[in-house]
Amino acid sequence: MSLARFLDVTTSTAASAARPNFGNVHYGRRKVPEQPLELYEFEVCPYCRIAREAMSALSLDPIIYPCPRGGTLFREKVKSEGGRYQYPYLVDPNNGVSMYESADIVAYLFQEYGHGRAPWFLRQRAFAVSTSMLASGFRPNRGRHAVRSRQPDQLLELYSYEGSPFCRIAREALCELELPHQLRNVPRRSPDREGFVSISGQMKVPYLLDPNTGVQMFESDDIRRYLYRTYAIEGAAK
Ligand SMILES: N[C@@H](CCC(=O)N[C@@H](CS)C(=O)NCC(=O)O)C(=O)O
Repeated sequence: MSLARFLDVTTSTAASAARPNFGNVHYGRRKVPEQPLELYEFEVCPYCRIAREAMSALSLDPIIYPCPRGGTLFREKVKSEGGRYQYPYLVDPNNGVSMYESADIVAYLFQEYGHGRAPWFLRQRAFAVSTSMLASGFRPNRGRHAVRSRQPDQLLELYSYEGSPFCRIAREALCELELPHQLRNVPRRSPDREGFVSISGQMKVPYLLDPNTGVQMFESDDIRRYLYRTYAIEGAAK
């Protein structure tokens, strides 16, 4: 294992430990949105993590529009639709609803798609924000800044769940490259795991599908290298 990989895995594992198991276990979903939810966010933002944890716990599959700092593709849409640059920003086309504020997003998702009340680790605001900030602190520069990229014609798909340190590494690359993707959340006990295994052959995440190239792959480091090789305009694979 290279030193870079060792540091990636240890810091990403430390980040996961700051929010142990939160969003890793399915928490009960009442219904599946007919049209996918849309989440504008960036990986290192602690408030965005809280919104993603809620999606993960509910096994919801939002389309993620990455909005890293310096990004030119989706940040502007949030400003023009919502009035300000602030992330996370949720759009639910099923109900014509859009909103800022991670606490409001969590409450809305559990009300609309769960069984009403969000779990304590998302409801206790001071705890959620401080531990999510701690998690971000372990990888302060990943999933934060945009890298110029070529945009794919079709949405990529990433099978993931929030607290996996390996999934984080794959999500950071998607974020930095501003690659919109459908995030398919398959936490433990998710009713969607069986369908996932029938596609991938084994229960292991992250798993990337790129319909633009036909690539399907496991392994966070390979995924990150693939994404940079295929879509980055400047710089070598990070
Ligand atoms: N109270 C908000 C705070 C959100 C927030 O401060 N987001 C920061 C990123 S962590 C932001 O959007 N900053 C503006 C920017 O990145 O341009 C929430 O919980 O959603």
